[in-house]
Amino acid sequence: MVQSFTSAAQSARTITNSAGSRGEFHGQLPGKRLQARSEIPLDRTFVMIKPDGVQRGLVGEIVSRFEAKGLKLVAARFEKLTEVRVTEQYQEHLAKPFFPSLKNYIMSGPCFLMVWEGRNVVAIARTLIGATNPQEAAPGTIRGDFGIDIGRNVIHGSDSPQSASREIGIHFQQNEPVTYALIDESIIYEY
Ligand code: IDP
Ligand code: MG
Repeated sequence: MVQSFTSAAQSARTITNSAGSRGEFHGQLPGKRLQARSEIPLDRTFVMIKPDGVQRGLVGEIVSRFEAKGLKLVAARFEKLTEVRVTEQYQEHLAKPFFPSLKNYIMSGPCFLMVWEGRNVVAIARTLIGATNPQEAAPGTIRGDFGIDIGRNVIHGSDSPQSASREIGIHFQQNEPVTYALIDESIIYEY
């Protein structure tokens, strides 16, 4: 059996922000008590900048787009994936003719792995990322703006809440995603 951090799978379920049951911010801002919205139910998704995105210096640009959207980064790691993890990540594609080249591509250099949190974040991340084939991806999306070949499409994002839960469990331990409140959540969300 492929080894994975399956105990973290639950971490992709809807999260209730527990930064403060009284709605207070408990971050590192000495001398200030900032109000933050608690009890906002949020979801999690897995996003990975692939080796071409890393090599082309797009990590900052991509992280900025997710941050600007109002999403919250709760975990990140920079690493070269093992064959075991790549195989588990792309298990639905094992029998596809492109799988060997996909595996070589993902293992060709370091990736930047992230967990992002927000309301309906799985679908939002896929929208920011764009269509699988960068030639068909809309301008303004990450793949539409930065890619050409389907085999070099810069970034991965989970395609459903179930996939998000599974993929977070493959790459992150249960205690790695950090539960905290962004101080602007009460502005980002209407309710
Ligand atoms: P997705 O990344 O948009 O979810 P999937 O169909 O799940 O797209 O494919 C996973 C990854 O496999 C793609 O992002 C791409 O890197 C690669 N891939 C998919 N189809 C092809 C293909 O026809 N040729 C080469 N690589 C492909
Ligand atoms: Mg997919």
